[in-house]
Parts: sequence; C-alpha cells; structure tokens
Amino acid sequence: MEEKRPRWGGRTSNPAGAVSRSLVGSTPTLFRQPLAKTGRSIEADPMTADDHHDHGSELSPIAARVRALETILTEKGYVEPAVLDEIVESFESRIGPRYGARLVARAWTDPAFKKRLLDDATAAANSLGFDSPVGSDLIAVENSPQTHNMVVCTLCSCYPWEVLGLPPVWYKSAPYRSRAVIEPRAVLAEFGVALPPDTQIRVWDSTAETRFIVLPMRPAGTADWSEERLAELVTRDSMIGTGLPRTP
Ligand SMILES: [Co+2]
Repeated sequence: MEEKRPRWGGRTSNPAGAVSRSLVGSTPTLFRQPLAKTGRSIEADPMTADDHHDHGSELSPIAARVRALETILTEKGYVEPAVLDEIVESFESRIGPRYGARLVARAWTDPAFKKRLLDDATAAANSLGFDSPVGSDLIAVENSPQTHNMVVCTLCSCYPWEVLGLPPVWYKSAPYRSRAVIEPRAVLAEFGVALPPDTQIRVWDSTAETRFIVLPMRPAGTADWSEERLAELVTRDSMIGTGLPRTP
C-alpha cells in the first residue's frame, strides 16, 4: 500500500521540522487526521517509519504518541487544541527559557556558581531545583570577546529543553542544522548578530546524551544589577548562541 505523503509536505527536506510542527501545533491539519480513520498504527505512521535518528533522538516516537493521544482526546472532547497550543507556546517561549536565564544571571553575579556551571552544568542547574531535573549531560560554554559559541543538532533536534523550553522551529529546520556548521557567520548575520571579524565561532553539535547552553557575555552597564533584573536581559537565542543578550 502506498502511503499518502503528509499534507504539510515538509518531510523530505526537513523531517525534524515536520515532527516539531506536530508538537507546536502550527499545522492544525495534522490533528484533524485521526490515526484510526487512516487505519494506520503508530508504528506504521510514515513519520516514525522512516525518520531514523542515529543518536537516539526522543522526538520522533514521542511526537507520534503525542499526536495519537491528542487526536483521541480532542475527538472525545476532553481537550481543546487551542489551549494545548497555548501551553506548548508558553513552554516554548515564555516559561522554558526563564530557567536558562536564571542560570546565566546567577553565573553573571556569583563567580562560585559560574565555576560550578562551567564545571558541571547538569549539577549546577539541578541545584536550583527546576521543574524538570536535567537528565542529559548539560555543558555550558562561555562566550568571550575571543570566542562566540553556537549550538546546533546536526542530526535532529536535541536541545536542553529542561532549561530552554521547547526548541524553536528554526532550530529543527534542515537549513539551520546544516548551515550552522558550514557558514555559522552568515547564519549569525541573518539572526542580526554581527561579531568582530577576529572573534572565533565555535559550533557545538548536540546529541541525545549531551546538550549545550551558551553562557553569553554580561552586557555592559549592568554592574549594580540584581540577578532578577539581569535575567530579563537573557534571551533564549542568546543561550543557543544565535543571539546576544538584550542591552540595558
Ligand atoms: Co538531535
């Protein structure tokens, strides 16, 4: 039996992106196609059948299960897709990155914590008692005038979601995953980040076991700022390395 190509059509060029859409909910047609009606089991779903993640990404099978659950719950009237979208959106861009921002702001104000963060970011993060303990090996990489760090997952979409929330759609896109490695400076320019020519760019490739968070440079003019106030300057992108912190 020939499988119909999914309507969002993004699989060929961007398998991870297609998965992410089902999580973010930006393509409602995904949820309007119940698995039961197409006669496909979760295992036979084309999204999982040939989305191989060589280093064991957690996204694909979970995304399929989430989609199946959401379809059933929506059909039975237990959940409202719009409300789910709102919750996901809040994890993606509001709640999520705040934990990472607290790590960064603490590191900016507390040299002992900064040392712990750079030595063992998993332990440092977990010492602050966030909602979801960091399970993977989290590594903090520090920006300096000499070195700018940038994070990618070239194979899929591994991301330190415990401290940054859900990854943005572009993080999982094929162009970002390939170009971040090939031409990081050009990618940064498209994000509006212009670095001095002599600043070296280091690109870190995430895996299911090892995730990265960038410790950006503390903005000038914030000498007497509190940790809480500093955290407001820390953007999600500045912790992926595709952005810089806000300036006061
Ligand atoms: Co990955």
